Amino acid sequence: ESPNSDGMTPELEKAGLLNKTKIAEGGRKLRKNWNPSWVVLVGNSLMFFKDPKTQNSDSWKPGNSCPESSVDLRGAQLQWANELSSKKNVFKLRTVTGNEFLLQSDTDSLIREWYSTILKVIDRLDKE
Ligand code: I3S
Repeated sequence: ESPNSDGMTPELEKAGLLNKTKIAEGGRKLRKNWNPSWVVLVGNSLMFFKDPKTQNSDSWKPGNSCPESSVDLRGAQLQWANELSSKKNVFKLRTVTGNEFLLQSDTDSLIREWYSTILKVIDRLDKE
């Protein structure tokens, strides 16, 4: 029996390094501040951890530390948003609470995978 087969512990869907900036909080616009972030998609939540390269030890690993922030994907909206940045491969995630994040990677295949994986979770939650 796998540790996740009890139906209580959400499955890890995806994890990886993306560039992130928050651009709105509760509908209020924020100044951009791009930073690398270790992004983990588990169950209905997208969690952001500090870039592992900027800290020592394994403290960034899920389970070993709290995420810097966590996003509930229920009712969230996802869209490509290349017009919102001079960077390529940018999408915007908006939560029901009006928090908005831009996520970006220079690697085309990687950002497309993230986009479709997050969209799949949002669509699944919409149908519940
Ligand atoms: O959309 P903006 O305001 O042109 O975003 C850029 C700025 O946030 C800039 O910082 P300051 O103007 O606060 O120094 C950032 O360094 C840039 O990365 C932002 O633009 P991009 O196009 O990289 O999202």
